[in-house]
Amino acid sequence: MADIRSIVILTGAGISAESGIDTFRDAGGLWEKHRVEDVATPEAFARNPALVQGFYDARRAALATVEPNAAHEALARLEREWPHELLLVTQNVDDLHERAGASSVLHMHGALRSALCGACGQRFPWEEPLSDAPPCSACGAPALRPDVVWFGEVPYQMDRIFAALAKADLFVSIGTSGAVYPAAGFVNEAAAHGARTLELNLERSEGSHWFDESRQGRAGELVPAWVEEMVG
Ligand code: BJW
Repeated sequence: MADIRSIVILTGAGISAESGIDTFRDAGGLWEKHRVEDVATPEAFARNPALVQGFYDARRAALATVEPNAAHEALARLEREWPHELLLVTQNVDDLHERAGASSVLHMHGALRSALCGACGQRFPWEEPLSDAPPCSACGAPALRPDVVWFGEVPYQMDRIFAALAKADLFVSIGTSGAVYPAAGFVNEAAAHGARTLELNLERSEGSHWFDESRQGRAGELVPAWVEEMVG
């Protein structure tokens, strides 16, 4: 541990699974109930905004029924106690890292509790449904959409993420299938710059073979144990 200073952590849907939020690609996951092409592309939104708004309105409302779990809490502890640099990047659009006490979370795929104006580009904290097309408070256009990153769109803050990966001593991927780029490529990016790489996931993922070490199990058990190794 003595040689590790800068850590980049990437989380995916698996870290929120034990809180009761569906993952995407597991059996019974979101993509079994909804076709990706119908709800998670700009084309789908242009074709059927009501369907897409309804999908995200329901997921936003469901956030009120879930709580952070031991894995979110352990990462918040690590953020508080790690004496060097740490960047927590999540692909998740839920707010469970923040509610567990993490103070700085980079939401590369956006956030359910945020709206984006398709007319002027302004982003707002947002709690209510968007289905009834409320006006943007900046420009007045009834063009608010979920502030999430769909397929074909560019994830947020990529420059900051790649800069952190380039100087990371340790890259840790938690609860993600490694099926979606650019996040799936972070392990290679970090390794190419000399970082050690660790995966914590329920099962071996599509990218497991890229990691120096892959541990299998529930995030609620693996993550607190790993955090204890780091700061205990
Ligand atoms: C547990 C557990 C427990 C369960 N404990 N673990 C061909 C080749 C390469 C790339 C492309 C290609 N064609 C198109 C592309 C690009 C495309 C892409 O990757 N497509 C793939 C399908 C191939 N990517 C994009 O379009 C992205 N943009 C882009 O590339 O822009 C260009 C650019 C990039 C960089 C710089 C400049 C330009 C955008 C991708 C947007 C993804 N959006 C979504 C929806 C967000 C909103 C929403 O939530 O609805 O993001 S899709 C969905 O997948 C969501 C997730 O964040 C993302 C990843 O899913 P995740 O988190 O990995 O979930 P699962 O379900 O897949 O996995 C869960 C894992 O947890 C499993 O492994 C379980 O085992 C595990 N697990 N319980 C621990 N208790």
